[in-house]
Amino acid sequence: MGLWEAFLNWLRSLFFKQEMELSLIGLQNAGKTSLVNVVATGGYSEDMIPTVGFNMRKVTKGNVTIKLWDLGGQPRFRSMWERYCRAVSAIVYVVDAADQDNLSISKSELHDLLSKPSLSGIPLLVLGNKIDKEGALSKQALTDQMDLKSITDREVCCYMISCKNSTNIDSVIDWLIKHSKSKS
Ligand SMILES: Nc1nc2c(ncn2[C@@H]2O[C@H](COP(=O)(O)OP(=O)(O)O)[C@@H](O)[C@H]2O)c(=O)[nH]1
Ligand SMILES: [Mg+2]
Repeated sequence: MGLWEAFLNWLRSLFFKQEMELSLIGLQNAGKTSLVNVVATGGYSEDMIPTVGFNMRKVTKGNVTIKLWDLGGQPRFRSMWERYCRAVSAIVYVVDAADQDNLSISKSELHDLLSKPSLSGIPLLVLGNKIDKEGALSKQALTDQMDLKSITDREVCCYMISCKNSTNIDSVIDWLIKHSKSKS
């Protein structure tokens, strides 16, 4: 094992010792499942939350619970966002930075979600995924097109990542550790 991989594994092990509940959301195909896999690399358990028509999964490892679901095309279920996001330590929003066709939908879904009063103040981590792909947006372009500067009621952070190549996954895990309840 290389030094870098050993460092990442050490970060991962620190992360799963944190007391933490996260919401991991984004459009379908953005890379949410891939992100869980690259952060957890196995050893986690997964439950379906049995809610009619609403595909929510709960991933648990160590003291960390990740609630995972797809946004978009299901306005009927928007009332449930509040219920599932309330009281989480952080909201992690994944965007496919190489899929410019769906960017404006992704943007409006995000801003819709954040407009829920009970979610105000919850820190937001926006991840521009798939930067290994040709035509992926820069961080500046993603920030502009997602209108992240207009979000002023909470802490907002944005990283450009590749789940495929594990690019910047260390920064993601580090941010999450810093936003856990134990705040190490
Ligand atoms: N090139 C590339 N493809 C990715 C990356 N992350 C995810 N994918 C692919 O994008 C597709 C959707 O990923 P998935 O994790 O299932 O998205 P989800 O619907 O948000 O859970 C899959 O075919 C993944 O292999 C990445 O960083 N780079
Ligand atoms: Mg998925």
